[in-house]
Amino acid sequence: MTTLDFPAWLRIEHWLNVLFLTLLIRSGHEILATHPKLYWRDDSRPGTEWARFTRKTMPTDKLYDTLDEEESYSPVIALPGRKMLGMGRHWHFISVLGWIATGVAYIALLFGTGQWHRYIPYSWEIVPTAWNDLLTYLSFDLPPLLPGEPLDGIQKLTYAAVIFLLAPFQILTGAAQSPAVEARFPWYVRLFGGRQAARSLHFLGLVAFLAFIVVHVAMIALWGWGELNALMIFGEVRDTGWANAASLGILAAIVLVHVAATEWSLHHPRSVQRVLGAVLEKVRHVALRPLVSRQDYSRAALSPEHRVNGKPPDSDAYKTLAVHGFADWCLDVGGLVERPVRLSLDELRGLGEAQTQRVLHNCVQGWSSIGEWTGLPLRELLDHVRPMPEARYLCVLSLQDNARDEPSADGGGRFYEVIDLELARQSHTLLAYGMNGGALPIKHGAPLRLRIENQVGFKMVKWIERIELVSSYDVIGRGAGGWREDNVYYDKDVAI
Ligand SMILES: Nc1nc2c(c(=O)[nH]1)N[C@H]1C(S)=C(S)[C@@H](COP(=O)(O)O)O[C@H]1N2
Ligand SMILES: [Mo]
Repeated sequence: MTTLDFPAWLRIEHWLNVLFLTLLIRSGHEILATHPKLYWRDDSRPGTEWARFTRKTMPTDKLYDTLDEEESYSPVIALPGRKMLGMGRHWHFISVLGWIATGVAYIALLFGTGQWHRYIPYSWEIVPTAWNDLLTYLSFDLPPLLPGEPLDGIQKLTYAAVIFLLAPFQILTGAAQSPAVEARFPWYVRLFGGRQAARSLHFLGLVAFLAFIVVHVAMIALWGWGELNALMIFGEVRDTGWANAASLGILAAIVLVHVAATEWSLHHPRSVQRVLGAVLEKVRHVALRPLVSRQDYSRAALSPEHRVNGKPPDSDAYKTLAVHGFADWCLDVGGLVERPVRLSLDELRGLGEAQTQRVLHNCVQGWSSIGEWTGLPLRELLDHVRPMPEARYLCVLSLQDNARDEPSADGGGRFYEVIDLELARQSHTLLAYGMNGGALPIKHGAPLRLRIENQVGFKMVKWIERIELVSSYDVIGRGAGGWREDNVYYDKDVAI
């Protein structure tokens, strides 16, 4: 029988886990701050949240959008804090990679070395033992350890639950929030009761982790800090003074990583976006790009009120277009195409048969709604204008000037987003002119907006004016691939 001791790999894994879990918790708070409300139902209807972490109230007499609901959390609890969702997402996803790698190595080593018995019971006897242990704790006493093992019964079961249930649960509920996963496997999201239920459960998983951490630290204090800490440093009970110094040193290093990540993000977000983004982009491309939307929600599932992000253009030019029912609006398609065109709304409609899709919309902020969109598949427009061989991306430009709408961001200018041709040609990539059976409402992007059903919402430009085919996007805006990428440092190619 393997002795259940504290081999070096187990000790290293333990401290790596502390690093990644704390990074996940802080960056998770940043993501929560951007829409600090939790729902069970996928329409995220205002007022139906079961929990809220904001005191803000929204106006009832004028249009507000979900950007108005965003909170600014302190860097003490959020990474990096101060309304930097783009940075929070980068840190969350990079920590996910680190944490999963740590977890996979841990489980492989547990089973490879026979150490798995520290968590997997030898017999059902563990159940009454754990129950007795619990009663012992409740009477303010310490239960006996299992013979020859480092844990008592209830501890053994708790660790097993955290490692084999809670950790995978967080990974699975996290994946259920990826628009690409939801678009390709709608049944998977239903397993959790929907997109918002998955988000709420992911949050409850966080609460469970926090409770575990508090009890874990309390238990160490109760059972004898010095000895247990020495086991986690040297693998045996010796030099408790040195062990304490070493664990303090490790904790200080972890705090330093947090401080450095926070400072780097708050002061050099472009560099964080580039460095972490380079890694994340590759992983996303391999893991999520193949997931093409196959959604087909029922009419009954449509949200009574689809939420809104972004405020309609307030220029006189736009208002004049709107007053005349967009009769004078036209779409310019140019750049690297063999046949540049200028199309009225009617001409655009005439290019191909209307396609209708009922789909789940995922905002990067975390809310969702289900809508029905009608329009022209973008690939039909592409077939019409015939991209030149050197064309690789589409730049979709909006009529909206964001200097007014997102003054907290670094720059103004027109809203635009860049997508690549592969995404543009997918079956659910649509230039929508209709919604829920009627004309596209102004707040949702009239007269024309983009729908890309396996990406996060900010890619879906509303109030479109122009589409340009380009070979690269470095010279557009600040070169990051879109207005949000340029100005609030979001990741591009947002399949999660
Ligand atoms: N022009 C423009 N398009 C935009 C936005 C914006 O602010 N301006 N917001 C984006 C974001 S973040 C989301 S979630 C969706 C929201 O679409 P909806 O308002 O129709 O729900 O629009 C996207 N398109
Ligand atoms: Mo969004």
